[in-house]
Amino acid sequence: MGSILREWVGFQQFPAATQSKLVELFGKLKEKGVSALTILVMGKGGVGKSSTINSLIGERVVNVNAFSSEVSRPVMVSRTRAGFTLNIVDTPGLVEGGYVNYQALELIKRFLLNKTIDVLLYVDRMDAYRVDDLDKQIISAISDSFGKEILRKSLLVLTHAQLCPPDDLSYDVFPARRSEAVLKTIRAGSRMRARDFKDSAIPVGLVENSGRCNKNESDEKILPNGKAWIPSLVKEIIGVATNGNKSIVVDKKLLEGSESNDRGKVFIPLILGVQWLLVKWIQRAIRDDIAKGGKAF
Ligand SMILES: Nc1nc2c(ncn2[C@@H]2O[C@H](COP(=O)(O)OP(=O)(O)OP(=O)(O)O)[C@@H](O)[C@H]2O)c(=O)[nH]1
Ligand SMILES: *[C@@H]1O[C@H](CO)[C@@H](O)[C@H](O)[C@H]1NC(C)=O
Ligand SMILES: *[C@@H]1O[C@H](CO)[C@@H](O)[C@H](O)[C@H]1NC(C)=O
Ligand SMILES: *[C@@H]1O[C@H](CO)[C@@H](O)[C@H](O)[C@H]1NC(C)=O
Ligand SMILES: [Mg+2]
Repeated sequence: MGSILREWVGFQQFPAATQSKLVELFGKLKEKGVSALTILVMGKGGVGKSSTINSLIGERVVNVNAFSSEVSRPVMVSRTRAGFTLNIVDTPGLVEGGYVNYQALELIKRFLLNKTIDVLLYVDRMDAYRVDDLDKQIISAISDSFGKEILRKSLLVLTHAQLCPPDDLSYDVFPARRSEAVLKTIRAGSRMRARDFKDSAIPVGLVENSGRCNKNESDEKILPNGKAWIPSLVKEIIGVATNGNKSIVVDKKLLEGSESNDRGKVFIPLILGVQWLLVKWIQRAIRDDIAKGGKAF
């Protein structure tokens, strides 16, 4: 279903230094008996989800568009190299006309039926200076849809990381401040209790997808702090995949009983009951009215 299993050709496009780091990282995973990873990529529209996937695979596997949304349904891209398989699921943006697109979330969940999510990449832009209630609502929706445990399998990815920070902040502190703000929103939006959250730090990966990303002498794409971001991101992804928390299995049960639905269902008899009482009350009022009216005339 929308999945194409192929030899990972793009791997050879990476500079030698990146390749050797990735070989080492995947080698360690295989030693742990992990021969496949499934990564789900979600976030608002236009934040760079598809671009990040293309950067990670080293091929143009999904469409990217600057001015309109390209992906209207989830797509899974699979690449195999030396017995290791990487599955990445690209998804449409989770915000539509200023609201959380719950329908898109349902579509994503249905697409993932019988699959296991090892890592969620929650993508946002680094070069945005504000977070708002909508960001919080997106996290709540994800949390309700896949279960709050998905936050223990999440990595926050900030794109456009090769930015010029505002005048009063240096590059050393800007990413930290921006991450802190987004993480705070994630914490607020998650259905986790504060205590649960304390011992679960969501790691952050910085990304620069632009073709104009700076490179060092080894030809590796680097951020303004001199770090090669592709191997760093893969390392973070593997860290989350092997952090000891369970991967998210999308089975029929998860599909049918999202937490929000269950919570809603509890109130249905109550709402029906209140409606019934209201109708009775109005009927009685009308009867009384007619009776009184009759007397008046
Ligand atoms: N400079 C810069 N541009 C980026 C980066 N990531 C993405 N872009 C640009 O931002 C635009 C949107 O990127 P996409 O990858 O299509 O974003 P998306 O999240 O997949 O968008 P939807 O699929 O519509 O939700 C494109 O013009 C990309 O080239 C980045 O890290 N740096
Ligand atoms: C998912 O798995 C269940 C149980 O193993 C099976 O009955 C069902 O057909 C599967 N659905 C899809 C879409 O693969
Ligand atoms: C579960 O994941 C969190 C990150 O959200 C991590 O801090 C924690 O150590 C993990 N738990 C276990 C038991 O490894
Ligand atoms: C390029 O950057 C990476 C990551 O920081 C580093 O490991 C590598 O040695 C650098 N290469 C050169 C030639 O500076
Ligand atoms: Mg996209």
